[in-house]
Amino acid sequence: MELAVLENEAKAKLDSCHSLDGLEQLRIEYLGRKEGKITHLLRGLGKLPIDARPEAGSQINSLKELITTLFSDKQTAIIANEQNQRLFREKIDVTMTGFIPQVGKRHPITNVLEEIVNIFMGLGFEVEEGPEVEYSHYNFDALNIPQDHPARDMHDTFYISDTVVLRTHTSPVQIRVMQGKNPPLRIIAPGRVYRRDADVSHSPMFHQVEGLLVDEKTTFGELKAVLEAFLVAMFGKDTPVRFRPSFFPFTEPSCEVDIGCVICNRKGCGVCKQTKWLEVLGAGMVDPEVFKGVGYDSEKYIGFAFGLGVERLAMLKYGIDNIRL
Ligand code: 2U9
Repeated sequence: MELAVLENEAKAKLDSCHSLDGLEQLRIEYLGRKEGKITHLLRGLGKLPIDARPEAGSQINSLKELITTLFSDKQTAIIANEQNQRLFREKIDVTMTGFIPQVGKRHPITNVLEEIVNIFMGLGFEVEEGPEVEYSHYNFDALNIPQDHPARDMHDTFYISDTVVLRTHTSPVQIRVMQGKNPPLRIIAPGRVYRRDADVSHSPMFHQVEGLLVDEKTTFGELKAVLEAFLVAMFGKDTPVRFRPSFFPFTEPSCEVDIGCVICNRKGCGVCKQTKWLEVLGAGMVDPEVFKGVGYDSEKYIGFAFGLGVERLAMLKYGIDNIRL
């Protein structure tokens, strides 16, 4: 083959080659040590007449050098091109707005629970905690709720075994504290409690804050003052508060505490069932039977106790009518 034809053919193939793999194939085709077309020409020099060899050899070597240079230039061009394409593909627009990550928020129950705890801590109460899986003795018997008492049914208990339950209120915490400490005592017990109950205002797990004060000359008037101070701090200074007689096995006398309806501002609505009042607390003077059970002298000591449901207060505060929301 004429050298000029070979040169043009190689140039044309190089022009239409755009990958390093393709370039390697072409290199083997022209410069390969075994079958390369130029290598083949150089090998054929021996068959030429002696005096034609120097000229032919020089021409073939020139072509070999030219093609080698063209290959090298092409290789540089392909690498540069691939790098440019990669840089284009991977380019980062640093001026673009980033993704705004969703930031978690504290649960409203956590906020309300903390608010309640802070108010009572301001009134001198200390926080106490206890187990959520509790002996039925602490959950019921020690609170003057014997085995066959109808109040046990009212609590819709989750039983772990005959003697172990998921606590239905945080009252067992106060029993445990009284067993370990003598009066005076001023504690609150916040925490999760469990009852087999579920509708728009009840959930199988909810939160309570209960309080207990025990001293020598405790009065119902002090109970009223503490609860009024709490409700005013929680719902505002003009909140109307009223106390109604009630019954709990662990307090005597007992009462329930209402505030003026915060949903309708005391005009009458579905939430207060047109009564203009909302029940927010239960309370009373600790029944002497409870003191006897923990070994306190029930002639010497007088106590008051109260309890509230955190979800209920949170729903009233945020105007939410379904506990699942
Ligand atoms: C001891 C003695 C007495 C705690 C009390 C209530 C009244 C009460 C309810 C409020 C809403 C439960 O979550 S709720 O359904 N609680 O009405 N709780 S007196 O009395 C105690 C506690 C411990 C040793």
